[in-house]
Amino acid sequence: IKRESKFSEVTEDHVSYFKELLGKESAVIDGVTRDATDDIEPFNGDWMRKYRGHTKLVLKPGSTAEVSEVLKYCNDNMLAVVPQGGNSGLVGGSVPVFDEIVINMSRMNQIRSFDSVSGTLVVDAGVVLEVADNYLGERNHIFPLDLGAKGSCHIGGNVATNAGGLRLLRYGSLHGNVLGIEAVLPDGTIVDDLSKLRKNNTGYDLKQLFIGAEGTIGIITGVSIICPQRSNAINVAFFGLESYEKVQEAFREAKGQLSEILSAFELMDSHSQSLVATVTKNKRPLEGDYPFYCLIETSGSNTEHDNEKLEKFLEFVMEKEIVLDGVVAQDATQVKALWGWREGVPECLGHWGGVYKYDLSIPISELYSLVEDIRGKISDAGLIGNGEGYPVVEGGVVGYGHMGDSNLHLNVATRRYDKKVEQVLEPFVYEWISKRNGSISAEHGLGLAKKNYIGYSRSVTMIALMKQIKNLYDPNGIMNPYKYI
Ligand code: FAD
Ligand code: 2HG
Ligand code: ZN
Repeated sequence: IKRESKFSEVTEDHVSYFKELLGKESAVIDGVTRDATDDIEPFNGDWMRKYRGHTKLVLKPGSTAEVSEVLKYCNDNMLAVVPQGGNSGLVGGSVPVFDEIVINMSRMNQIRSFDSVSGTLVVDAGVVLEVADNYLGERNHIFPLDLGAKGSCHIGGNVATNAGGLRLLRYGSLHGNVLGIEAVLPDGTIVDDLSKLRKNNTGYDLKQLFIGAEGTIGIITGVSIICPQRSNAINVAFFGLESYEKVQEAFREAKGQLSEILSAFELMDSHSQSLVATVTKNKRPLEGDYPFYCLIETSGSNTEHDNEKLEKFLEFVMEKEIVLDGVVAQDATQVKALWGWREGVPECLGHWGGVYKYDLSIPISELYSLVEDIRGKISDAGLIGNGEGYPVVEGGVVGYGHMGDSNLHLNVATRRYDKKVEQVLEPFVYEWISKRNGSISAEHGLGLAKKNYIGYSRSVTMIALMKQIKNLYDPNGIMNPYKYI
C-alpha cells in the first residue's frame, strides 16, 4: 500500500497547536520539532513485533473535550490519526502504517461511577482492564470480560475490538454488556450515548457501531457496562484427552452437567502445551502427554453445591473414559497456575521470533481439522524443523482457543516472519474458512492483517453497507486509514 497523498504531513505549526492545547507533556514528538524528546518507538510497534509505523507525533488527550478539539483540528487539516489503547491488539490495527498521528488514550484513566445494585460501571476509555476488575473486586463484582492482555489493554480498546476473551461463554459479548458509549466523531462532535439503561428500544442502537469498529469511525472516550457479581465458589479443572471427538463429548457433558455454573471451556492441543513447558520450564499439571487438553472453570454462589456437581461430572467423564486424566485446583494459587497453561500460550509462542496468528470461528465438529491440514502443508513444504534453516519451530503449528465459543486460535510459531510460510498459510486458511461459512476473525478484528480478506467472511452487499457507514461518519477518511475496509 501507498501513503495517501490527500493527508497532510505533520508540521511545526501543527505541533505548536497541539502543545498549546494539551500541554507539553501530552505530546510525544520525534523529528518534527527541534525539541524531539521522548522515545516514540513503543507507539509505532505492535505486540507481535510484526507491524511498524512511522509516526512522529503521539498525542495523549486528558478529557473528552480535548479529544474533540484534537479530532476537529485533524479533520480540518487532513491529518490522519490512529486511536491507540493499550496497544495489545493482534491485527496491526493500533499502530500507524505511515505517519498517522497516534491518539493514545492512556491519560483518560478515571473510573467515573459504579452502582452496586445494578452492577453498572462507567469508565473513561483509557482505564486498564485489570484496574477496573480490581476496583470491581473490592466491591464484590467482576468485569464481564477477561483476557490474557488484561494488565495492559484498555476498556476502550476492548470495546473497539469487541474482544471476546475467556468467559464469553458465560457472560456474553460486549454487544450485550455495554450499555452506553461516549464517543467523538472526526469532526469533533461528541456523541453522548452513555446510557446506563439495560433496555432502550428507541430507534437504531447506534452505539453498537462503535463496538468492533476498530477506531475507524470515531474515538470511544467513555463506556458504561453491566458487571456481574463475583462468584463465591470458583473451581478449575484441567484434563488430558485422547482425541478431538472426546473433547466434543466433554464439552457436551460439561454444558449438560455443569450448566449454569460453567464459566469457561478452553481447548489446548499437545503442541501448545509442550511449547509452554519449554519456555516456562514449569512442571506440567498432568504426568502423561495427551493429544488434547481442556480447562474447565465453574463459578457459582454455593461452594458445596458446586463441588458436588463438579465431582459428579469428574466421576462421569473418567468412568466413561471421555477424559484420560485430570486435576482440580485446590486453592487460588493452583487456579492461577492452571490458567497459566492456557493464558500463557500467546506469550510463549512469541519466544522464538514471529507468530502467524489466525483467529477463527469454525463449526465445532471441524474446528481442529484445520490445524491438522496446516501442519501437513507446512511439513510438506519442508518449512518446519529444529535449527535455523527452518522458519517454523518444531511443534510450532498449534491450535487452542475458546472451545465454548467454537473459536479456534491457529498459531504458527516461527524463528522469523518469512514470506514462504505466509504463502503456505494465505489465502489457504481463509479459503478453508469460507468454504465452511466460518469467520476469518472471531474476536481480534481485521486491522491491517485481514483488511484484504474481509470478502471471505462478508458478502459484497455487506461490505458496501459498511463502506457507506464509514463514509457517513468519517467523510475525510482520517480515522485509522489503510485498515479494516
Ligand atoms: P489497542 O491494541 O490499542 O487497539 C486495538 C484497536 O482498537 C485498534 O484498531 C485501535 O485503533 C482501536 N482503539 C483502541 N482504543 C480505542 C478507542 N478508545 N476508541 C476507538 N478505537 C480504539 N482478544 C480477544 O478478543 N480475546 C482474547 O482472549 C484476547 N487475548 C489476548 C491475549 C494477549 C496476550 C494479547 C496480547 C492480546 C489478546 N487479545 C484478545 C487481543 C485484543 O484485541 C486486545 O488485547 C484488546 O482488546 C485490545 O485492547 P487495547 O487497549 O490494547 O487496544
Ligand atoms: C487468546 O485467546 C487470545 O489467548 C490470543 O485471543 C490468541 O494469540 C492468539 O492467537
Ligand atoms: Zn482468544
